[in-house]
Amino acid sequence: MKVLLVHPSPLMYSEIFLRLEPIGLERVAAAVRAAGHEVRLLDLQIFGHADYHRELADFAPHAVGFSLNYLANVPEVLDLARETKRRRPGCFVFAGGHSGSFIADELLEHAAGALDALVRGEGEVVTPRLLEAAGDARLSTLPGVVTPDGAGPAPTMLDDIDRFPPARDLTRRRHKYFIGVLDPCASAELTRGCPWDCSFCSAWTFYGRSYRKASPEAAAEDLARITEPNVFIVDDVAFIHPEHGFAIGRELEKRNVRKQYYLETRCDVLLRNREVFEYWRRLGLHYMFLGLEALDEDSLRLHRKRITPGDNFKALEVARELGFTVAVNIIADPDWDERRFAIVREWALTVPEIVHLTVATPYPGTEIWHTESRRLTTLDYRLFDVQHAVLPTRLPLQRFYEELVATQAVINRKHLGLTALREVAGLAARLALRGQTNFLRMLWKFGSVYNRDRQYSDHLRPVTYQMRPPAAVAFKPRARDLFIHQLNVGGPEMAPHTPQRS
Ligand code: B12
Ligand code: SF4
Repeated sequence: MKVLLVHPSPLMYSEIFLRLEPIGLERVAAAVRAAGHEVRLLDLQIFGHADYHRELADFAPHAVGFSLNYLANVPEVLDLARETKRRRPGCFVFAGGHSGSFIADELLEHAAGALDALVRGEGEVVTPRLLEAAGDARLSTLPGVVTPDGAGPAPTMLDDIDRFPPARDLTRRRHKYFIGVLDPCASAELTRGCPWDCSFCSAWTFYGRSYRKASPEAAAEDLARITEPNVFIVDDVAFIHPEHGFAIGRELEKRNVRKQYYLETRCDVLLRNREVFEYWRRLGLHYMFLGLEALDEDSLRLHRKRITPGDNFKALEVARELGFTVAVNIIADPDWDERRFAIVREWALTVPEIVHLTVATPYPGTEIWHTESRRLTTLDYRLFDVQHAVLPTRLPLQRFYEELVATQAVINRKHLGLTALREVAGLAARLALRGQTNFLRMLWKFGSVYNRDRQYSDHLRPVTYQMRPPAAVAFKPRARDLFIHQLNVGGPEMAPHTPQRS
């Protein structure tokens, strides 16, 4: 079968700071190819819809699969699925991915026949089986598969994440992938899942709070195969188990792999496992993202971060001592007034870290989707990108965006203002000479992307597909009821450093 796998367009955030390869889709592609199919991959973060239609005509795929990791991409994927059926009525059209897994029924309803199936959970095991069963009655009996005729049992977890290393050879124009100064940049996955259970996050509910590790050899082999000089590690929380990080590092040293790395981790993991981060600093780790989320104790408790502000700040000190460039995230609540924004602005200007602001957003699959008692002010999927307010704002909406953008701009000037630019000018010039202009372009784009009027007017667009809202009465679900994968519910043997579960 000829199979085309498609990643949708970038969201706001990715328009400036980064554009990264669709590693989940590359893994699904590897599994589908291993089953004997001819596979192509098209990334609409880089290519346009006209390129997609050209690919449909030239490649003439028998099946098209869309990646739906992000809720905000739902309308785009639904429209593309409809257009695909119009142009190639016999084509088998399906979708899968993180967000798609939590709202499979709803998507099939919107698609009204344009999607033949939705895949819930990990795609590697089931997608080859799905393609084999395309068009026959077995389809709706497969694990994780939902069709207009019914749904199969819970999805099957990949037994070993060493299997199906990403098919990076299928992504085209790879020089377009970058994150900040790491330009160009590839991605890699060393572990999968997260054993914590923050109330605003669906990373843990997707994987049933499990946590799996690649073998150090396979992880190092995969990193060694990467031709780019820079690597973004996609793990939710890097180096939860320090011995795993050390073992991968030793394998990299054996193979003489030298790259620059960017990873994301938790403050308490950095505090507890300082040595492994120090070791990776020597291997080329320069940049890290720490999910701080809040500056005060009450908000941290509300997010169930299971950490104190004191430990968060200690972790920042450790990161500074070790010489990392750190980006942190703070969640802005729609209820914030001018004073709360001012506190964050002041704090952000006193610390050397890059501070990002995201807007508190209940997503299907998170606990707050069920417990949030405030009613959603919009059911437009496109606004669920943590850059828009989807809950009532205390300030008038335009004022809220004014404060949000002003805060982001102040922070941004700190890093992309004239003084900062002078420091990176040499680097930008060297990259430009090598034809890598992603970083350079990013420096000029901020004003056009983060813009009060643009963000406000996004709320005024006509809505074709309305999201199914949560139940009118807020309730706290059992963790298990949120899980996509029902196996491997974590446990002390899988995550020895995990705090007690609630
Ligand atoms: C890496 C990552 C990113 C990368 C994305 C790289 C890329 N191009 O895809 C970057 C840093 C750019 C990013 C940005 C954002 N992210 Co992000 N990201 C992640 C993260 C940590 C891991 C994703 C990953 O690569 N996993 C590893 C691969 C192997 O898994 P996977 O992609 O899920 O793919 C598997 C399955 O989903 C499935 N699958 C995937 N695609 C398909 C397609 C088909 C056809 C099938 C059958 C199966 C299938 O099979 C794959 C293999 O098992 C997840 C959290 C998580 N653990 O999932 C958050 C997550 C997906 N991100 C999230 C968010 C909110 C964002 C931002 C909006 C944040 C922001 N500050 O603005 C932006 C938007 C980016 C955009 N689309 O433009 C949310 C999603 C919320 C939602 N429900 O929409 C998540 C869940 C994090 C969270 N805490 O809640 N992100
Ligand atoms: S630690 Fe990070 S990935 Fe894990 S549940 Fe919390 S926010 Fe999500």
